[in-house]
Amino acid sequence: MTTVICPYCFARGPAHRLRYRCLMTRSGVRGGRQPCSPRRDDAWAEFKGGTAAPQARMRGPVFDVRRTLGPGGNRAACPDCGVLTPVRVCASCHSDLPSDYCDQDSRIIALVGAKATGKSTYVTVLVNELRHRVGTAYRGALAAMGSDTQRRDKEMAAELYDRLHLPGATPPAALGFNEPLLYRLSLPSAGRFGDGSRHTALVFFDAAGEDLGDAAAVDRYTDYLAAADGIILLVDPLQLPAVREELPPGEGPPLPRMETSPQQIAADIAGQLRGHGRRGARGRVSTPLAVALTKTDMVRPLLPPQSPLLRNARHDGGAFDDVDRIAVHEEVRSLLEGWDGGELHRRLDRDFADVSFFGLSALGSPPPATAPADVPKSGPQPVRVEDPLLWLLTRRGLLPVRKAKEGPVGKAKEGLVRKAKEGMTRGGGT
Ligand SMILES: Nc1nc2c(ncn2[C@@H]2O[C@H](COP(=O)(O)OP(=O)(O)OP(=O)(O)O)[C@@H](O)[C@H]2O)c(=O)[nH]1
Ligand SMILES: [Mg+2]
Ligand SMILES: [Zn+2]
Ligand SMILES: [Zn+2]
Repeated sequence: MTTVICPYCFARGPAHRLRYRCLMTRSGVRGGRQPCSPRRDDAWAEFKGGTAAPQARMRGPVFDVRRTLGPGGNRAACPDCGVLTPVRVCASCHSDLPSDYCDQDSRIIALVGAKATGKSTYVTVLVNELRHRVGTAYRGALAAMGSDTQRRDKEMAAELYDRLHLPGATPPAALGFNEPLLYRLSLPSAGRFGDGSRHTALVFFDAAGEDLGDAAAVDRYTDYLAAADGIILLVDPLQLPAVREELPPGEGPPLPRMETSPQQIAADIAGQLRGHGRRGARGRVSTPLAVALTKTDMVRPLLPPQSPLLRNARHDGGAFDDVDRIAVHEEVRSLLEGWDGGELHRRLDRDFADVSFFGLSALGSPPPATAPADVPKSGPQPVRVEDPLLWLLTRRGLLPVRKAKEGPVGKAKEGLVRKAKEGMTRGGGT
């Protein structure tokens, strides 16, 4: 059974419970019947904010069906006019869903981080890497779903890769700009008899950093976090006081302002998720949390020459290398230890049952000091942007994982692996 999560209101349910919207076309109307005309759609208008004028509430009629017709079995005949429609809507908020969104399970990946940590840049570069380098390594494919995502996806890529402009600050959700980005990720199916593809709908939400402090936007944000299969928390090292002091002075673009601390954001997320029943053993939140340092290009002078943060993971044989992941985790943990005395790590350890640290650079080098709103001339040369997402996919069994070779560690569950590695010295991972 396919479970679909509405990317707008996050209601969850079986695909066959979705409803349909009549397109009100004249052609194809069954003999003797009239074409449909718009009707008040209060469920949709309320969800959109409830302030819509009466005419703006008028939309194609929504109906339920017992069985579907047409190629692929995903169209249904309107009970009034008889015309087939492919448009499915969420049973709860009546938002229209792209027709290909409903054919596979949805996975929601929440992307959070304080203002200017690099979320918008990251999502654009991540999508591009999944399409090309990483997609090739895993024999996978990524496709934007629905006209909204397709349009934004093109715009985002053109800005960053063709015009070499960095994204502007994302406006807060209250302005209604932050629609979800919907992608279909296709991977070779992992099953024993699998020679086909397994599809997953990935939902990214590029939130505005300032929404994390804004009580009015928090409600919608909470539903989003509660629905998430995994959370990526981006941490900007340039917003950590110790890093600002350690960096060689004078070079590079101006440092960003210091916004909400990652400890604060992590604590808030944990609080919200506990309230939504995502509480696991010892009161810790069960949703996997990938905590990623961004802009690692800027902290290169502070890294040892053999640091795993300086190069991409290899993805040999289309498997996620967990030994490499642990080496990165240890490296970042030890860096943070030096920067904040381990405060963030302790906070996360108290609040989350399943955490891993990552370090990435979307651009690969700092924006030019003379043009801080631009991508470096060479274009983005990302390092390790894919790791957090791939790890989260492995947590849902969507990617094969290569663990340490022999011994109890190789056979052990994740917790044991982590415990064993916590005793290891830094840099001993690979
Ligand atoms: N050095 C370096 N700087 C980066 C990188 N990615 C983003 N930045 C810088 O961080 C700034 C903010 O990036 P955004 O992607 O807009 O950050 P955001 O988290 O979406 O910000 P809000 O939408 O305001 O919350 C950019 O303008 C760049 O100056 C990176 O990989 N390396
Ligand atoms: Mg943004
Ligand atoms: Zn909905
Ligand atoms: Zn109709």
